[in-house]
Amino acid sequence: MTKKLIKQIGVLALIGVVLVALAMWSESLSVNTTVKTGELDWRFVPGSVIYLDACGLPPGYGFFRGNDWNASYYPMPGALQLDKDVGCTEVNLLDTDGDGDYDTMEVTLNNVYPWYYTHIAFKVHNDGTIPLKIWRVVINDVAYYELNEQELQQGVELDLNGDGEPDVTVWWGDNFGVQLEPCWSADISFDLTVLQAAPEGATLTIYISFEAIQWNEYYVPTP
Ligand SMILES: [Ca+2]
Ligand SMILES: [Ca+2]
Ligand SMILES: [Ca+2]
Repeated sequence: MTKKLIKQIGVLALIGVVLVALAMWSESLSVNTTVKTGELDWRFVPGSVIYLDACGLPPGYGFFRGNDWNASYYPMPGALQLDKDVGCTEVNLLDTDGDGDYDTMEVTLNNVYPWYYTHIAFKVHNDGTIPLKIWRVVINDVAYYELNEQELQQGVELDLNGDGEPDVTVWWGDNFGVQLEPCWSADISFDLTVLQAAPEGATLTIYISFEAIQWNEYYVPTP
């Protein structure tokens, strides 16, 4: 019996229980066999998150704070730092199911405007007992198996306020399908670019979680 194991970071994996019933002459014998499939468990690594233009730090932190970054090469990746400090980026890790592991990243872009750009990097770690593969990313409840449209290199557009116009694009280094053995970690990073249709001076909040799958069950659904 193949039981597909899929897990959001931090959610306890199920242990499959196979009940085998054996019938014998005039009596029934039930045999309970517990098949331990191992635990699929991973999480964001606390303290591993770094990002551009962090809110709340005093001037002088240079690269990580202060003047805003502008997506000057859009739709190509990359940005230039401006000589003004208007917006800022805030990133928090959340433990939404209370199991002690961070499973969700909350990104807030404060007082931002078109072509505001930020870059966020972090580590994930395989805390479980079986190898896993990074399967998909869930952003504001929508699952993505790919976040790069390589032809145009602009990433995936997100409509955060539901007005039908994209407000932000996400582009990340391609770690989908990467295999993590137990105790291994991987670096992940992504870019966010605010688009023309975003409301002026907006505060945009994005919830991101990554989902892993048992290494031998990895697939990408056909669109
Ligand atoms: Ca800033
Ligand atoms: Ca958790
Ligand atoms: Ca919108």
